[in-house]
Amino acid sequence: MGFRWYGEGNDTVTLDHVRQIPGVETIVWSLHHKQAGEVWEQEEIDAEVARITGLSDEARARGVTRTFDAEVVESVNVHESIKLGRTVLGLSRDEAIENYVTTIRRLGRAGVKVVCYNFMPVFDWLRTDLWHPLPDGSTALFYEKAVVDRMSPESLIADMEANTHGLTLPGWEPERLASFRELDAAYEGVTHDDMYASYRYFLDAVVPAAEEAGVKLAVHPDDPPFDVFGWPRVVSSKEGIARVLDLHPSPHHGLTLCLGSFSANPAHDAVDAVRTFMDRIHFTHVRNIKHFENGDFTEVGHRAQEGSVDTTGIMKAYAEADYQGYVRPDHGRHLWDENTTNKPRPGYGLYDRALGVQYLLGAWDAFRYEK
Ligand code: DNO
Repeated sequence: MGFRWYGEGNDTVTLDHVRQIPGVETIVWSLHHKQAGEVWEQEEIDAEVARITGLSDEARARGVTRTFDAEVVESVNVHESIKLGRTVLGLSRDEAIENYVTTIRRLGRAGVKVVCYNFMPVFDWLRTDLWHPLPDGSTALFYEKAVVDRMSPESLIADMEANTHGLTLPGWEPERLASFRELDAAYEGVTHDDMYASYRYFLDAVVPAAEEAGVKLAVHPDDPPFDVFGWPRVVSSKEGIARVLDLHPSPHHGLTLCLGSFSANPAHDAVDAVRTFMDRIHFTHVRNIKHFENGDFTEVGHRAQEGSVDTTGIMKAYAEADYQGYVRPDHGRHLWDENTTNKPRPGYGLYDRALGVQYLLGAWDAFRYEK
């Protein structure tokens, strides 16, 4: 069981908080100040791993002994030149790939086992309201279809920036978005087939290094799982995922099966996806969303009955297959006034994710016990 943490001074949640959530063993981390395309330095990697796996003197003095492993990184972002298959934003695809390989090797040296990434053009995940009120008085991330249909990407970016409590959202870094116009133009005419071809080129170069380094690459499905603003997304459906996996047969090329993202298309069957791709799932995000008839969806608590995603069925499928990979809860609601007191990152407060861990582990333990 993992828990995503954004690093010292970059997260309202501390490692000491996470330490008190029963069952969490892995901290899911990244060097969030690194831009896509940049090399990660070994010293920086090692320092972060040491922070996660160690204990402060102060904690030791209080008798704390519980520590974490740092085996999962989310994410090492893929530079746009790699997805486009040509030089963009001043970096060639081969340079970007070389830097990616160097980073993967260094992470392997530091004991990292899984690296999550995505292959979405320009944007990472997309919502229209980061603090949408729910009937229970909490707030959660919300996707309003009509807003995306009529809004320009620029105004969406401005909206996101204004509403994040001043914390940068991964995938929405200001530096990346400053280059928005160049990227938007570069994607003009790029097809889904072009994206698959660039993806294959990337895998052919990176997977052998990942194998040597003992690192499993794990692509995250598109969120939401359909094209937005006319840019081609290729990890959006069961067929798309199968096609991506077929691009390289190595077990070091697999999935971060994010079932909230995948289920944002109401036609998708999350439990079926778990069973279908089980052998290639290295890391999974389990969360719940609730669909509305008009195409909107809201995020809700992790329990299956709260929304449209069969989170219990998902855990049952994992338990039955004796899944050995990593899992984490995902976006939570913002609870108990935390969005006015702690001001967490949208979706990454402490409480609802801690509840999510307990729900997922409860299901897991029950199904395993039954076996
Ligand atoms: C959102 C996350 C994504 C995810 C990336 C993986 O909360 O699920 O930002 O980390 O798409 O590269």
